[in-house]
Amino acid sequence: MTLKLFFAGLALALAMQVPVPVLSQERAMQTVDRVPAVVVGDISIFGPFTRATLPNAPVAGGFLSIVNSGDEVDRLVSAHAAISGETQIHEMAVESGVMKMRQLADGLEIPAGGEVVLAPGGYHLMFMSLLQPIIEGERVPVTLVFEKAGEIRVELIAGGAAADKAANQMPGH
Ligand SMILES: [Cu+2]
Repeated sequence: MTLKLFFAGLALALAMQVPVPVLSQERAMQTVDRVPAVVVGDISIFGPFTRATLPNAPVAGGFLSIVNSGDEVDRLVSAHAAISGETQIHEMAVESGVMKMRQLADGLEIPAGGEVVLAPGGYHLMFMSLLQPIIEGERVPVTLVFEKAGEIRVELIAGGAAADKAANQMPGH
């Protein structure tokens, strides 16, 4: 489908009040938590969080949303954190009908004017060989390394073991 047709279809769907599940989800993400945690140059980081782990958990995930307000594509090339011997950038992908995660060795492209969401079930940071457990409520410093924006330090807020968003986005907090 061409972009033009897509937008024509979207306009029609909106005019007819037809639900557009994928787009409505994207729109929801763009209206929630629009106060960035960190802004460096054209890159803004929204809603950084992680999940509490059990005492001997080997790994943990890191989640956040990256907005590139610039005219040029950027790339999240790597990340590092003191809590982890190695921090990788992962994606979830279906292989032979099974959902698996795998490392993105080339990192993650952040399109010009675009947003890339790292969230449970999708792209995520992966703290391999955790050096200490993550405790709910603490802040976990992480350095993100971008091709153009350079290093961006961000603190992930540790939610509960099943948190699916940053605690400061939750009602009542
Ligand atoms: Cu992973």
